[in-house]
Amino acid sequence: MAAGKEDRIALHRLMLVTRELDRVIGAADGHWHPALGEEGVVAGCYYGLLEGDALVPHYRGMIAACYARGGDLRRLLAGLDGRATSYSRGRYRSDVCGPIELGIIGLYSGALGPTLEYAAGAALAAKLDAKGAVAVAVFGDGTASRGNFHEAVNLAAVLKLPAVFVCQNNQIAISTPAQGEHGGRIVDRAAGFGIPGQLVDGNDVVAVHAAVQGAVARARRGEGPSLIDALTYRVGGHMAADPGAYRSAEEVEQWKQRDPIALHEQRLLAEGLLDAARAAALREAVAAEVGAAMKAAQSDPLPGPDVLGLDRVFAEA
Ligand SMILES: Cc1ncc(C[n+]2csc(CCOP(=O)(O)OP(=O)(O)O)c2C)c(N)n1
Repeated sequence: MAAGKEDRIALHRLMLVTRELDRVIGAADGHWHPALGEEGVVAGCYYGLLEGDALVPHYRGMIAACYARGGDLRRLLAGLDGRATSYSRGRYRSDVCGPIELGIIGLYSGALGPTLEYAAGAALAAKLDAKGAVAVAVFGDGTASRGNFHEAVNLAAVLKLPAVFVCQNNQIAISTPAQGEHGGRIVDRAAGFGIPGQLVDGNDVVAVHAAVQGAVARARRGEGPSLIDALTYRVGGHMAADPGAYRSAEEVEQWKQRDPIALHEQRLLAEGLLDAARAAALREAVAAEVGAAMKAAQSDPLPGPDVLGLDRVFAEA
């Protein structure tokens, strides 16, 4: 499913927002997990889902996922340090849990893996509702080595659930490289479940978007789940404060040459969808939007005793 002109600009913008969030949040918090170099997967997966779809994002890229679902950036950023204005009124961390009212299912336990099963559950609910909604789950390559992956994908395959499983395959889990995590390729596992598997260049945002939307359309038609292996690379550290000394500078440099934002921008310029002035203006507008939201969020109040009540566990109704 080819992305139209407006979609291609919107994909670019979402990648810019993702990178700017990493820059701004990473500067404020060394524990932030940046998606530097992985923006093609983040934007390609999260752009273009419909209201009613369930999105189960990877934690790396969570705030961009919530933003893509229409989340208010100030409120999302206020959730980083538990401010009263955040969606959860300070009850959960917005960098790992998105607001359920945006159709986001988060990492409630902090354990990687169970979100895949939440996605299978959301897909079962969507199938029973029969309104054409889907569940999209995004997870890391390390997470794909957990038993949860196998149970969730198998259940979705057996019950022909409207689910799309996307591996944001940055080829590393903290400091363990892909060859230490899993034998064989993640995409090849699809055959074992009897579902389609697609390997996609994760640094090509248009290719990721097309693959995800193709699998989403298939799921909406009632043809069951798919597995997409979006191959990319984590250019930054595991956390903002991690210098990533366990990898060679040459390897990182090679991947920087395939920067998803630069690649897409070059394509937009070559196709005449952007010119240099508009490209610069877009970057400036994104930086201003993220900067203003962060500044506002950081001056928002911390929660008072009112949020300690047991009236609601999560967000306001
Ligand atoms: C069940 C579980 N084991 C270990 C951790 C600690 N942990 C946090 S991030 C991470 C790396 C996960 O790697 P991957 O799934 O490839 O995602 P990436 O960080 O590369 O985006 C680990 C092991 C966890 N949160 N949950």
